[in-house]
Amino acid sequence: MSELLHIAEQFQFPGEIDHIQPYGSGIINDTYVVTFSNPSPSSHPRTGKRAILQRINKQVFPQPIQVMHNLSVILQHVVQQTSLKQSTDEFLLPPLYSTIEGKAYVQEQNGDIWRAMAFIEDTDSFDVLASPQQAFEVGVALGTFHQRLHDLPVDQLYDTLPGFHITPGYLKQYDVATKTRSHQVTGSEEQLFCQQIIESNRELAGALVNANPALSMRIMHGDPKLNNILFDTKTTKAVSIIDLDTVKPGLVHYDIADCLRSCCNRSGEMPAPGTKVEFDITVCHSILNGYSSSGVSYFEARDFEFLLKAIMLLPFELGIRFYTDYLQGNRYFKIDSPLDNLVRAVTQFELLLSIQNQENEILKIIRDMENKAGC
Ligand code: ADP
Ligand code: GN1
Ligand code: MG
Repeated sequence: MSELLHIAEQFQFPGEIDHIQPYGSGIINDTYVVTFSNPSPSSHPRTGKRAILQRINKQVFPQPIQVMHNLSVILQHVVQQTSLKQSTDEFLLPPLYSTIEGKAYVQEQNGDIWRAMAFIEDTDSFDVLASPQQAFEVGVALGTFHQRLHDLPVDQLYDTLPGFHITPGYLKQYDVATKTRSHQVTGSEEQLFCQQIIESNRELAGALVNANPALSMRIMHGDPKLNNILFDTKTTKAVSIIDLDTVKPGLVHYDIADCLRSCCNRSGEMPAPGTKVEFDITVCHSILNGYSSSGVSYFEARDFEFLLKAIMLLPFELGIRFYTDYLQGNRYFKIDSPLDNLVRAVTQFELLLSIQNQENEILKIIRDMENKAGC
């Protein structure tokens, strides 16, 4: 703890540090909450009482300083956009606290990068959707995020995670892992299930990579899963999207589909044994309605064309990533027990099957969205 305190003391906080505790259920960075005693009054009612202190996972993000560059550019742009448009919504991204030396991060001798940002108060985050009503709010939040960033030139951001969401690349890594694996291919029913799903859906891997010339590169969040969206505790409105490390040039399709794979799976990423994993079509409808209602202005007919495949692709991709990590000895995603990544992979593949079973219903929702957009 004294090491943590030493890091935290290097930031300019609006109060004395009272205590520091581990926080949240993210599976990439190390996250702590710093509580202040007697904080000075803040310019925003949601900030200034506590801070989130995070060590960026440098195994995942090889260039953490580029992550911090992107973060500063995005935050500045969104603040400008919000004030220029005199937006009346509550949407905000967590501002960074700078260090006493005026830098955006603290770098340790071993290269670890730490950052501190405002804790967004009076909000909750959820691993599983609490109610179908929340789904509309999720869509509004993602649409607002895209709309606020759509006019930021994509060349202003680094690609902080090369290969991220390039599904054929994950498939290649899986193929390498199965050649060099330490686990038996025929090891368990779950393993066989994963292998069978991967083999029978190989073609799906190219769905968005091959679509690239037809679709415009925009700024994507990269990781808009449910627990990266914060909801007001009282009004239940979505007020913020966090975890901005993966924001980079890409296709918004990845975001929409990733958000759907996370929220429409009402049993969560690690359901209890025996739980039936399903893609909740009502939730899907509400999220897409919320997204459309947020004022997103750039969706064109060809964007809609790729949406169904994207919705299938994201659980497939994440399933491959979890399964490969399991085969490689759990080096990427944090785990509590050795089978966690296998359970997570099975869950994503079951979700994919449920999506494929409801293909026509999902297509109807997309057509409906397209008609409303007047494409
Ligand atoms: P990871 O990349 O490991 O998922 P996140 O940046 O998503 O890390 O943070 C982990 C968790 O910490 C989030 O799911 C959320 O519950 C909480 N959290 C992160 N940033 C904030 C913030 N600014 N305000 C409130 N809670 C936050
Ligand atoms: C990771 O950082 P976190 O926990 O929000 C991962 C996402 C996965 C998600 C699955 C940088 O997200 O791609 O979809 O786990 N983030 C990174 O839970 O790999
Ligand atoms: Mg997160």
